[in-house]
Amino acid sequence: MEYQILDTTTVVAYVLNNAETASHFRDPLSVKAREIGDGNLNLVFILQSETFPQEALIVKQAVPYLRVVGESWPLSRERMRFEAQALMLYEQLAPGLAPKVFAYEEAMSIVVMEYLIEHQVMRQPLVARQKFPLFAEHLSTFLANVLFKTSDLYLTGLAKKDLQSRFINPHLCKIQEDFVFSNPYMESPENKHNPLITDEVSAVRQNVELKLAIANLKEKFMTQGQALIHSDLHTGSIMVNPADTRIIDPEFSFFGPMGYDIGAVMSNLMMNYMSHFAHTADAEQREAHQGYLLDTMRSLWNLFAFKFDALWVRANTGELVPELYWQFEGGEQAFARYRERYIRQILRDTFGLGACESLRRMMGLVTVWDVGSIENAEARASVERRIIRVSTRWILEHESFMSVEDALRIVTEEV
Ligand code: SR1
Ligand code: MG
Repeated sequence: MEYQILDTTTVVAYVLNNAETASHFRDPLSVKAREIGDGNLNLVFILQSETFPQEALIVKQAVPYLRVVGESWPLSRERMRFEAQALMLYEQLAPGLAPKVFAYEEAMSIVVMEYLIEHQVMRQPLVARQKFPLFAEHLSTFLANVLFKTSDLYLTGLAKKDLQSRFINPHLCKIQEDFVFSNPYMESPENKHNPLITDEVSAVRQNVELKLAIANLKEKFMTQGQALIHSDLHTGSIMVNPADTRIIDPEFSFFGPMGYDIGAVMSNLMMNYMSHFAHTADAEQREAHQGYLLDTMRSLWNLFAFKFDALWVRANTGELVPELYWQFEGGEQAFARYRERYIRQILRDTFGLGACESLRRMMGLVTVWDVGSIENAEARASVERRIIRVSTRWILEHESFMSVEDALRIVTEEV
């Protein structure tokens, strides 16, 4: 089918004309569509049967421009291929932790997938102080499996490079290179910030040590093809309920540094933590929620590190350090030391790279709803200043971190 941008009428016809997707609906005439895409890039439709409301699908379509800016900013539609490929791979490597893909059509830049009717995008309920007790368990399983099993620790060099060649995603990488690692820290027309924090923003843009460190982190992001990363794993890319967790929107995925994904989650939880100084006036309620967030960050890291290490011990089948390499007296201990060192570097990357995600949200093109929804500009500024301080310290200090506690302590020191 030749590419055309769908609307709420044509998307229904599209789905019902495809036998694979039409079979989801017992009463095709009752299917109605609504557009719910509030993201920065794509059209997202929910198609739902009015007769049997449990029967529903998501249709996601890439438009040939950056939606948040408009048609003046062209953008390759190839991103939907990366999204479809990544979602299908997730299902193999970490089953049940992403929506199922029912159809993908390259020419139309469309993915049809499972509608998670019982889930919410994580960002909003976190602002409402909801808790998700299984989130760290689920997400650590997802991250450990996807990152380990797409790396040189598990795959042969040939298999890894073959997979990597299917995820050369230059246009969406360029968005992150620009909007996470460069433009927010210099004069750029799309940058926005609260006028009440202009002094802080100027200080960031002139902080030599910070800019040197961000340049190093950008280089890591651009050159370290360590594993298949989601590359936009903020709390708007995670759907949750108390029993289940799903990772959505992997259109930015490519082979990059593992810490970028874990770091995006950590920094978004940190921004949520700080946002409650404005959202939650009652100190007891606020401290309880902030305590929950710190526990979640701690568990996420510790569970990830434990599961990643266990996977590695169980299946050291990759190109990097094969079993035979450790076949000498003391080799077992040397392998343990190597794993410890490798995982510690992921920890450091997590907070260094993650901090660029939170810092850019304070002074770049896009904010996060946790902070942007604080109506009072003074209260918002006070939250933003805290986020800038934590992010700055994570960036300047991450190479000395020995455990997750070093990162969490900075959060509690900068309140
Ligand atoms: C220009 S698009 C802005 C941001 O939206 C996406 O979610 C990515 O985070 C990107 O940086
Ligand atoms: Mg997205």
